[in-house]
Amino acid sequence: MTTVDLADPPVTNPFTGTTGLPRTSEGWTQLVTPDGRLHPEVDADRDALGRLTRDLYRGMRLARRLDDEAFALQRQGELGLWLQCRGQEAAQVGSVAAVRADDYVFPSYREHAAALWRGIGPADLLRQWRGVAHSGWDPEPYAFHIYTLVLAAQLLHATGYALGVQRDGSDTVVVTYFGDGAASEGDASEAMNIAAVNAAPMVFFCQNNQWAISTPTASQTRTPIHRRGAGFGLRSEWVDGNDVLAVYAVTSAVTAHARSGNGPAIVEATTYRMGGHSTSDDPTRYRTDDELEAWRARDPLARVEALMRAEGWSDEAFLGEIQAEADELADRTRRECLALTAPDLADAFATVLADVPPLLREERDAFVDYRASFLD
Ligand SMILES: Cc1ncc(C[n+]2csc(CCOP(=O)(O)OP(=O)(O)O)c2C)c(N)n1
Repeated sequence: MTTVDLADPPVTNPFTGTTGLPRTSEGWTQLVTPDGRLHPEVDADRDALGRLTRDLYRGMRLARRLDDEAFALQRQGELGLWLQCRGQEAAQVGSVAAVRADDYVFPSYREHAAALWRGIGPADLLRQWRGVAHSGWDPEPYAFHIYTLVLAAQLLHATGYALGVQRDGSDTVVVTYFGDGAASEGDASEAMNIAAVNAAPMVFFCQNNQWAISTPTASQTRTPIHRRGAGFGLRSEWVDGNDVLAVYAVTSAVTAHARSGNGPAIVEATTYRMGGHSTSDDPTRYRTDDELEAWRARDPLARVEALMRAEGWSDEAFLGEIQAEADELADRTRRECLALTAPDLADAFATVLADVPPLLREERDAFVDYRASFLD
């Protein structure tokens, strides 16, 4: 039986090398204010921090462009459905950039910015939503599992994977993304409990984007989601999810903590879903313009732009390069989407079993003949 020492060793702040992460009076970690000012405790090498900030900004900007293009493609009838990640780019890019490329990610269904950062391209991201495949990509080369639409199921998949990694003696950490709504699923509690009991090398990363379709977080839980960590025995962190540097710092710290055998962590990143739940949703039915405006003022990209301006980390040339790259990505997204065609239905017979048995072959031939009997 494994026993777990619940006395939390302190985490190390990657920007200062000191233990502990700065907390604001609200109790969360925020390193950059919404108007772009850096926390005085961040005394990292400014050049290195500037380079990191530019990289993270590029990841967020590209993700937003892909997201916008996919939204337009859905409105033009080229995708059946799309779930926008607009507003959540800092939570996703800050966290995925903070872990190693071989740390295994189990996403939900809205993690386009994290997926793009890992190198998953537009065709793979869109094929499922165009309705031409059940899922998008081969997880192995990206260490990034396919999207999971059954809420919170990926927390169990991730926990199982992490227990396997632990038994292999590997130092991989497993990160799983989920929403505030998914946090209410029994699967989420079961996963956190079994992960904590076994000191699984994991980070449970909750993007609390304030809404689960039309259900606000306040109707979902009486206590903040990160506080549940204490009940399960997880390292718990609360971060401003629209502050990419804070998300990066917190995720780096808890990942190092988990990698060193100290057990799993939960991070609650407070953010906002700027779009509808999906392209089938009309959010004006349940939320106010004032709320939207308040969050627009906390836009994660605008915050980094203000920071880079204030610190002298960006100039017209840099912003122009990113704009050109984003436009190219949008063109590629459109091109690759339009080129995605439905598979031949007869392929269903070819891709289930390695050796097609006689009965199945007969059924396939009958299906092909039946289909050929139609004029068109
Ligand atoms: C087990 C299960 N129950 C219900 C649903 C229907 N459903 C899809 S998304 C969603 C809301 C999820 O909200 P949240 O977890 O906060 O994530 P978000 O969509 O806001 O990113 C619901 C209820 C589902 N997909 N799976």
